[in-house]
Amino acid sequence: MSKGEIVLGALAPHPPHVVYAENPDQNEPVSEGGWETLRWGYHRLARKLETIDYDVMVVFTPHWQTYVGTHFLGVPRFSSKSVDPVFPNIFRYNYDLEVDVDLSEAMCKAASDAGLITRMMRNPDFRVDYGTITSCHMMNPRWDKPIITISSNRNTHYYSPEVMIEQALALGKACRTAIEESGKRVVLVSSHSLSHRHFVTESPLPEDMSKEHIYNHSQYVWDMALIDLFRQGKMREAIDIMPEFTEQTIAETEGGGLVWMMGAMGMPEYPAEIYGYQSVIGTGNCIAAWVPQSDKREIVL
Ligand code: 2X7
Ligand code: FE2
Repeated sequence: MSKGEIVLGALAPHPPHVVYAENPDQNEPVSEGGWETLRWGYHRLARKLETIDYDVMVVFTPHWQTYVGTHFLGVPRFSSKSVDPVFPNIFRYNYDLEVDVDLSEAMCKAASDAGLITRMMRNPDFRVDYGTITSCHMMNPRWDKPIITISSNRNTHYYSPEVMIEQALALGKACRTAIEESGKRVVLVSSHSLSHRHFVTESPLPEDMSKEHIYNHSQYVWDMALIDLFRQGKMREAIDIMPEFTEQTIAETEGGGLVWMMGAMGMPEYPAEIYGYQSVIGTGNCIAAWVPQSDKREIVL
């Protein structure tokens, strides 16, 4: 069996608004569009993924929060309706997805062997979080590959951002070991926004783009500083400023997704592909991808 590998890692924000704006059959509410900058970026990334041979998408999400250790999806199939708790008016999505339980178990064991507290999630009635569903839908609307979701342990809040970083890096390394031993080709997905200051009043028509804009200049400047490091391939520096970035922008990086992915990918020193940046209800959303194989890497934006 040949050695497994990570073929791409994506920062894939999950505002349910982008799914709403796409009007897929699975989502009940109907929209007139909106957030095209992000959606078109996702379309471009989805087209690239169609040219890449991979077996499974592994997603780390801040919207499955666990307080004792890290949990991994451990049931072969989930079929239900996901309703966004804050925006039920725009996201009521009927999903039917497959899980690669073998790789999920292998990652869970590798993380446990590395000293982390882990658990397989075996409840067949578990509701898969909308973050996972949004990122996966936008990256692979055909849903023709299995996925694995990894929960985000609340280290940042229980301990500190520094402890979170240490544990997320260890989790990433353990996942990489399991992936290499599995012989599989894997796409990693760090599902989250960057700055996360929400607006407080929703416009009567959520997709009214005349109301959507950056609400806070400092949050925007922080996002741009981080994205600049992505572009320059300075991921060690990006992780170093993560505690400050997270505190100043109350960012979804607090869950550990990006740090986990960088730990798994060995802290890339090459430029990320940037697919777009846009505000959604005031939050900063960047789609970016890290591609280890240099001949597959592009300058997108
Ligand atoms: O979970 C989210 C998010 N991260 C960003 C924007 C809007 C809603 O939900
Ligand atoms: Fe979120």
